[in-house]
Amino acid sequence: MKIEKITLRELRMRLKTPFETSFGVTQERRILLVEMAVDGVSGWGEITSMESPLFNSETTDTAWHVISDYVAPMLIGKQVQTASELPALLTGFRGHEMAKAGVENALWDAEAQQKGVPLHILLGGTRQEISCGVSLGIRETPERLVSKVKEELDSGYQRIKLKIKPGKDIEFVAAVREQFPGILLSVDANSAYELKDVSHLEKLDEFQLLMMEQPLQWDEIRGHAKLQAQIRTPICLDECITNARHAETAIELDACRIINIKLGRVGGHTSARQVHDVCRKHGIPVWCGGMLESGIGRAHNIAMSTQPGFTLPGDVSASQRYWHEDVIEPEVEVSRKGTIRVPQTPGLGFAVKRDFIESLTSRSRHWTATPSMVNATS
Ligand code: OSB
Ligand code: MG
Repeated sequence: MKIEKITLRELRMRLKTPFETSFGVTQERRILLVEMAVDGVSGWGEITSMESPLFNSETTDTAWHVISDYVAPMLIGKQVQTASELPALLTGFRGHEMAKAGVENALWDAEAQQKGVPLHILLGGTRQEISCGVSLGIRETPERLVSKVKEELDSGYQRIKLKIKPGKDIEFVAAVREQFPGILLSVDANSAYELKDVSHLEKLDEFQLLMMEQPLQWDEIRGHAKLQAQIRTPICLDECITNARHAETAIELDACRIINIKLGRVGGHTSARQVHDVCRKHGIPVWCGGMLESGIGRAHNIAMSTQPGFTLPGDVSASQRYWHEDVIEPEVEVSRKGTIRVPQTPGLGFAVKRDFIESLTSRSRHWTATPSMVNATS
């Protein structure tokens, strides 16, 4: 596969409703899409960084910079056998996993199209259908949260995750659990607590939560091990795990009992598969996390979720929960039993709406292989 052209573009997309987490409120997304032209096919990937460095250290602008000044110039005109070779080519550039993932994943889509197979098959997926949950932002009152939970359960979603932060936690979780005693329920703190809050977090043990996601600092594995030793609720790590070595460390220290895999956070499909394999070896369940993606990122999440270790419902839900109109066709739909049927056509399995993407684009840049590059690599 010869990398003939790379296009990077920024899209402005407005979420239907603002999404509040412990680190802030998001409504206007600035999404970066990567298109890779390879031997006559075009693969697409999404960079899932947030607009500000509040979830991890990356932003839309740092990703734009890293792709523009380092990643694209180094890859243009290169010849590779498979997309899985990309991490080795990019290993000299430290961090910036989300930026690199957008590029690598575009190449995976291109490779799948070229081989004429669905991306999930190329990744080694084994499911025809994936299980879906929803992540609910922080609400004004417990009553409003309870009515939102009811709406999502009525749509069929199999697991409800509540965003929490200090002052918006126990009372909210208690209200939801009281109304819905039997549901799969979890919480996500996005690093809003500290180890000294252990007696407060312990109060959540009485609600039979499936998991408590990333309660402590974004880069703190040892603290989570100390917390896990003192609470019954299984800890799930999100922010802390950016590669398979981190997963090994966290599991060895018993810092978590579950891991959320996000394609961007771990640097793309190759690394995601490695994290998945480490977890599977140790009997740690994984599930697919979300970053308020457009349809392109969502399609990659669906393909990844078909792997056998993804045994818990992910934060992969219907396009229409986020967007008035998505960038792919058909949009992602969720069945009445809370599942997404995995598409069986080559590549991502969804058509990319080029004209619509063009209309949302606020800036773009492209790199084209020159004839001398082609000679140099052939
Ligand atoms: O921590 O899982 C998270 C959204 C933005 C940043 C971080 C997170 C989230 C979500 C939303 O929980 C998941 C989704 O519906 O895409
Ligand atoms: Mg999370």
